[in-house]
Amino acid sequence: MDRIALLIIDVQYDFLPPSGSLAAEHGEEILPIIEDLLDETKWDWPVIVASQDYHPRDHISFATTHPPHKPFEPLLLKDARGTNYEQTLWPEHCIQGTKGSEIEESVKEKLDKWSDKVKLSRKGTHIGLEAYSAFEGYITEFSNPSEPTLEWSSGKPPESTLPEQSPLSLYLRQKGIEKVVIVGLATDFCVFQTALSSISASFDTLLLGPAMRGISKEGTEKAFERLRSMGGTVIDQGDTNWNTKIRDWAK
Ligand code: VGL
Ligand code: ZN
Repeated sequence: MDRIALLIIDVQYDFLPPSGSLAAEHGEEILPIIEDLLDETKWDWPVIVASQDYHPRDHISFATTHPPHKPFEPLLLKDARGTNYEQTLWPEHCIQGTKGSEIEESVKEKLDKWSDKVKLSRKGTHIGLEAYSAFEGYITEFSNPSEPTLEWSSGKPPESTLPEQSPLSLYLRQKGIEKVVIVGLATDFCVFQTALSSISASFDTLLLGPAMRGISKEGTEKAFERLRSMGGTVIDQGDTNWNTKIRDWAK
C-alpha cells in the first residue's frame, strides 16, 4: 500500500443507526469492512485520515437556526465569506461535545492503534460555513485533537483554497501520498464532496462502495456516476471481491 492513504469519512454516531439524528440507512453494515481495513495484519496504510463533522450549536446548516424552516428544505443563504448559496437544511447533528459527534467506538479503538500514522480532519467547525469535504477541515492529532481556533470557529474564516492547496492535500503530499481510498458516510454528501476534492487535487481516487452508505438512494447513484465520469474508480456496493480489487488498483 505504498503512497496510498485511507480516508475514513464521518463514521460518527449521528450518521449511524439506531440513534443517529441524520443516520444513513444500514450505515452499520460498513463497520466490519472498515475494521478489516484497519487490521494491521492485513493492511499497511502509510497514512490514515479520519474526518469528523464537528459543528457548533447554531451552525448555519441546521434547520433550527432558521425558523420556521424544516430539515431537508433547501434555503438560500449567505455564508461567513459573503457567498450566496443554497443550503440543504439538516436536523441538528455532530454538535461539539455530544455523543453524536463522536467517532464510532470500534473504529476509534482500531484507529488509536495506528498512532502517528493517523490524523483527524475536523470540518464544519465554523458557525457560518458549511463544509462537506474532508479537504475543507483542519488537520490535527487523532488521539489528542485540538479544538478549533477563532478563524476555524466564528472569526474571519480562512480564505477558501483550491483543493490542491487545502490543509489535507498539503499534508498528504508532504507524506508522499499519490492515491487515496475513500470509505464512510454519507455517500451523497461528505463522501462525494471529499472524492471531488481528491480528484481535483490530482490524487488517484478509489471509492469503496461496500464501505459507504448514503442519505438518499438517488443521490448515491448520481454520486457514483459523476465520480466515475470524472475519473474516479468506484467499487460497487454489492461487490464481494473488493479486497482483491483494492490490491490490484494499488499496484
Ligand atoms: C454530512 C450532511 C450534513 C455527511 C454532514 O457527513 O455526509 N451530511 N453534514
Ligand atoms: Zn454536518
